[in-house]
Amino acid sequence: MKNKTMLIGAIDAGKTTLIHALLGSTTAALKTQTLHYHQWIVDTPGEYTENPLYYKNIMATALEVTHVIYVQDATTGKSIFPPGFSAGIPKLPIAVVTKSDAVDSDIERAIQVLKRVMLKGPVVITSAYEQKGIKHIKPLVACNTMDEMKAYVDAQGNASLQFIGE
Ligand SMILES: Nc1nc2c(ncn2[C@@H]2O[C@H](COP(=O)(O)OP(=O)(O)OP(=O)(O)O)[C@@H](O)[C@H]2O)c(=O)[nH]1
Ligand SMILES: [Mg+2]
Repeated sequence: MKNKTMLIGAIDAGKTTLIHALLGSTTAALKTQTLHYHQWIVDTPGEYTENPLYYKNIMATALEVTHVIYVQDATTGKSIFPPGFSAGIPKLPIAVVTKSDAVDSDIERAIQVLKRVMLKGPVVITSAYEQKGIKHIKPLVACNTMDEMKAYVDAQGNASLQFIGE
């Protein structure tokens, strides 16, 4: 696949665990300290999103990818993204909710948080532990336009996949 994505989101949001699930790896996620380049995914440390001093690293890495995945943990209502963050990054956005399996998860709350970050685009509700929603991420990254991503979401008719901002 020529398209590539980077994942950004808070410390402990579940980015690395999600990437392991996407790549079929069973190793437990260690704290991410620096950028990690996988086949078609770049993993970032949560600090890059939490600390504005690192935004320049996010912007520089975004130049190398076609898509940016905004990750929100379903177990917290805390948003660490500045409002409208995706509008400042000229790459196709995908929003992902993680940890939907957790007893204290609130998926609606996570989607509301993501709507303030990404004004338009697909939202995938996932659980790396239960392999839920994971299979939709690669096809979305394979899309080359917002319209293609919307067509993919519409064709799935799946509860773990939504399109916001139409
Ligand atoms: N319940 C549940 N917990 C998860 C899931 N995915 C990750 N976690 C837990 O969330 C914690 C953080 O996971 P990581 O994947 O390391 O998070 P990260 O976003 O890569 O964190 P940084 O590397 O610090 O930015 C770990 O304790 C995981 O076990 C999931 O699908 N369900
Ligand atoms: Mg990590």
